[in-house]
Amino acid sequence: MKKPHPLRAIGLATLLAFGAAASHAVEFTDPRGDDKGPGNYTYPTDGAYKAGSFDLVKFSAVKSGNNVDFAVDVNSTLEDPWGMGVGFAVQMVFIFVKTGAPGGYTATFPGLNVQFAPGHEWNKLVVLSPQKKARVTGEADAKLGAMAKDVVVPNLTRGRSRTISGSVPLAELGGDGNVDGWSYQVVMQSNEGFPAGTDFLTRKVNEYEGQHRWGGGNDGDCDPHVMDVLEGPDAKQSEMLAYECAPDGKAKKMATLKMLKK
Ligand SMILES: [Ca+2]
Ligand SMILES: [Ca+2]
Repeated sequence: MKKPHPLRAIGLATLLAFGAAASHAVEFTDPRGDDKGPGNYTYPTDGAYKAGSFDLVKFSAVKSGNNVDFAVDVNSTLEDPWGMGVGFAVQMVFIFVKTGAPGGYTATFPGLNVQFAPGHEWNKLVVLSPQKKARVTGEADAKLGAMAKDVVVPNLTRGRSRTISGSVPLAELGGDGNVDGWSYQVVMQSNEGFPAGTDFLTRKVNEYEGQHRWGGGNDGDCDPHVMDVLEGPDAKQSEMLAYECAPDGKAKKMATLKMLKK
């Protein structure tokens, strides 16, 4: 076997040292046991929705070369009861990102029933779904209007152990790549293969839970269809997800999220 060329070995060491010095990464943790939306939501009754499997406990974004690797941990081992073929099936994670670029949205889209507070705009949405990328981008194009151009979907999203992860090109996120300087919010939803007409592959929350419906909310679309979000020092989940319904089932006060920054 040929010995490595000494210069090449030095080159690699230098590259590794440079890589470490230039690395950008950010990690957030979230409390366990708060996978109850505003506080009282209940899981669907079907056995596929295992206890803790929608409890967000950790989120990270790591710049890796020309990509950004996103990972979300839940409080239960992932399973694939619906044969999606990627190591998980029931979860769908929305990662709202504010890169260094100006502008953005406070609104979200049908099926979540949440908005963001003024000053907490997002400008990119990374979707981690067990559905094929073409299905997710097709649904976004059909249902999200102008926001669809800011939806970023990994070529492949995987579940392994307790971690759902996917990687996207930095160029699709834009911004400077300083992921540790960006703001984030993470919304835990459920992969609904047969969504309502306007909903973006999301599962509904009703007053009473059903085999494939969350309970503890409202049969209308005034309640946040959200199981867990990232909590921060100035961003309490129970306050962000507080909502009020009008008698006609429309939102009187819509749940209002904040972006978090390290
Ligand atoms: Ca949690
Ligand atoms: Ca509802």
